[in-house]
Amino acid sequence: MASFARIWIAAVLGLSLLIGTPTSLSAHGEHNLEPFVRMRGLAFFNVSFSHDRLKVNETMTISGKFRMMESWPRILPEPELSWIGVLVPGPKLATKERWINGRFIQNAFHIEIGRLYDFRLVLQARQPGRYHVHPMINLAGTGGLVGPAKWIEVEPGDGPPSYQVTLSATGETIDLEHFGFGRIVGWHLAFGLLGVAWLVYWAAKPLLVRYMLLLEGVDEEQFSRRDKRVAGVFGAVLAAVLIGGLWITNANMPPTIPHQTPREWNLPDSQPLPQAVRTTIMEMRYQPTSRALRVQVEVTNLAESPVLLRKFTTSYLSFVNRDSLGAYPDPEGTALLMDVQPSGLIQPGQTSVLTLSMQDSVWDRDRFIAFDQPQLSAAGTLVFVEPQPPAGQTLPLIMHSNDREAPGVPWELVRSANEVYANLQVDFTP
Ligand SMILES: [Cu+2]
Repeated sequence: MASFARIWIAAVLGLSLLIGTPTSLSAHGEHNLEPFVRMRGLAFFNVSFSHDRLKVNETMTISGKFRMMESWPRILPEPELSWIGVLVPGPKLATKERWINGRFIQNAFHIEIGRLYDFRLVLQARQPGRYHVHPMINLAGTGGLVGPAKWIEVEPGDGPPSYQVTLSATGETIDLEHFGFGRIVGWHLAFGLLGVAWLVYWAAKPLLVRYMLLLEGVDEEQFSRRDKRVAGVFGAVLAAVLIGGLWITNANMPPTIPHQTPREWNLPDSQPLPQAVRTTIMEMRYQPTSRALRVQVEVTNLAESPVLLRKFTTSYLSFVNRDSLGAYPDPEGTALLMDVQPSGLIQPGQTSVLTLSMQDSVWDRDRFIAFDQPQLSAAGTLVFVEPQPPAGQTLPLIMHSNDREAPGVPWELVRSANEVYANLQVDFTP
């Protein structure tokens, strides 16, 4: 027994030592889903942020597009319902509005493979701090898939956080930040006290003796008439509190309705995905030593004008074609870059085989390509754009882009978005 206790104490101490060595973590759940789900799930386009700095109680907007990819892994249930929100550590921002394809939504919406969705979120800052904010689509049965993020700095405002709404039934204005707070505390206290009193009443009796008696078969006889009376009183008090509470609340409140749970099944269509280019994937190859992903794809321009490959995008990640920086520059120099061979435009009617080279530790660091998986695959979307923005057109401001991308090419200038997906070839020897 003594040696067992020693082993137990050693194990607990060892565990607590392990837990007690903190390492700094910057991630906050972006890569908790399996790599193949993140790469083959949703493609995000033109995610932009209205602010990168705002005060408490000020609002900001995140907008963009996402598409449920055809390469969705069929071993997973096909998502039907989804919900849009933001990924941020804790309730630092309050979501005031959600829009999908131009419709204001409050609850879950129907999502279909292959469709493109426009989204817009209006958020109100609540707590000062610096947060990495991602749009996030939760797919029923799978989990949350996150889009590109931006660091947002929330500064103290002129007052405490406040979220005012007017009740249509009475015209009264309430503040959701602390509406009903006193009542919540009161109810917790009331039930907590009742619970503690019940525990104290029984714990005050010799528990061990009663347990031993129970083992000996002395069961019902252990309850005295007093015990039964006390239990009856507790039951009566509980019923009175519940029924009385309901009655008082109903009498003092304006007409109430239950929480509404309608789902959006018939969203209006957004514009279709532009498809001026036809692509056929030939090979995807990864080299773990150099952390380089090489994509070989046959590309045919079906349009009447030349197109330029702008980027390869997957999950919250984008690799921008180095050759496109002349037409669409990246003044902040934050974008991940890829080399494309042969370089240049793809002329109308032309078919060529492009080789995209994307070398960065992010593949490994953010678990996009992980070798503990039974299926090694990669997927993404190629975005082809107009070779030049129209003369005189100014590109969106830098602060409107996300952290992973140069200023997004405006959607009107996107000519084609093509999904590419393949099982991964791996070169373990350099
Ligand atoms: Cu993040």
